[in-house]
Amino acid sequence: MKRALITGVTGQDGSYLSELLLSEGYEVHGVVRRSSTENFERIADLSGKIHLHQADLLDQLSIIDVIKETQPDEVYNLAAMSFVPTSWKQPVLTGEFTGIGVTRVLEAVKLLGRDRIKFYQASSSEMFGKVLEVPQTETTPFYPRSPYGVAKVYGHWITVNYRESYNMFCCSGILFNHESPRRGREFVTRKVTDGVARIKLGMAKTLKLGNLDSKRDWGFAGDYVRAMWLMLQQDKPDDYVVATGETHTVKRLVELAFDAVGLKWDKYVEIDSSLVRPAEVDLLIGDPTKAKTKLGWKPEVTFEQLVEMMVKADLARLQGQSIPDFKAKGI
Ligand code: NAP
Ligand code: G4F
Repeated sequence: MKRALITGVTGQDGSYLSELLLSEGYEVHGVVRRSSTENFERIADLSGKIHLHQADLLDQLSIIDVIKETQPDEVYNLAAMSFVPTSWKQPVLTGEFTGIGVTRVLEAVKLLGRDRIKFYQASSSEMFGKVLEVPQTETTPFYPRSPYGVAKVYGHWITVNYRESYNMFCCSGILFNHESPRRGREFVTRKVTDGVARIKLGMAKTLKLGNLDSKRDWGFAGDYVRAMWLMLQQDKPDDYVVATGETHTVKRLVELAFDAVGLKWDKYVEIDSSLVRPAEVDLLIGDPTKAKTKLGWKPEVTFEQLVEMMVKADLARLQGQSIPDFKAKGI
């Protein structure tokens, strides 16, 4: 039985990846950080099926200890401060966690199993930022536009560097935006589908958004974790772009979500200038040819299906319940 260790197991991708690895017969271990209340909602169904360990990417010894204890064959480093606007408010923490944190995991892998443990790094299309090529491929130069993007560029190159310096099996997946009903409510897709469901159910009157013109290549998270796993099943480590190859504006997302409940978006959406970013990534569209040809990967869920799935899930979740709509400033 193969053993996998996932950092960021409580996140959107961590939950889907855990399910996939269990279905492939793995023993799954996850890293959780200490908090005053448990934050295991996304992995609640996996209770008793996966093993959780306390560690923190800010603490080198805790990472070494968890790898020593679990002796994994594969390590998936998914933990990060992943919300782009927060990275302007907490740039130092973002650098420590999303950037240097990668080195801490790589150092622990090098120390305890450099010839044996396969490593996956969650790189991001946000690294392409002010894009220098359309569509973006594995060879497109990076031009990050946020402290988050800058930290991810560091995480990406340190992963490549450990592969080249120490001959370690390190892969970096350059994943474009991927969403699901488990997406955090601060990200635009989920903010929109949750907002639309609240308006439909009479729980809200408006939806405040920032830039409606930016374009993203949005896919389904359940499809994307399969690509992560496939990367570690190859004979040689490499880097891959994972994307749908389609791009849509935020406005199109909004239209589709309101259409799904039979409402006209322009009656409800308000532009809030505080949600516009200091520097924007205007256009992302990936070319997943390498992942398709070498990994045999392709996305199964279309953008339209994804939006409909998320609106339906939010309607079902909110119906008959009154879940408060808490939001911190700027979200
Ligand atoms: P997510 O839902 O935000 O989950 C992030 C995970 O990291 C959570 O388990 C969280 O733990 C942990 N974490 C976040 N901030 C932390 C901090 N400051 N200190 C310690 N732990 C922290 O992210 P995701 O969407 O699953 O994404 C997984 C990874 O892929 C991330 O590295 C993200 O940057 C990257 N990525 C995501 C996308 C995408 O579109 N989803 C695209 C490209 C790359 P808690 O539960 O304790 O907060
Ligand atoms: O959903 P978003 O916050 O995602 P963003 O910034 O593209 O980052 C996500 O994808 C990256 C991959 O490219 C990941 F690495 C990262 O961890 C994260 O998962 O924003 C998408 C777009 C932006 O252009 C933003 O300006 O939507 C625009 N937007 C417009 N109004 C909004 C809003 N975004 C948010 N979050 N909230 C708004 O009200």
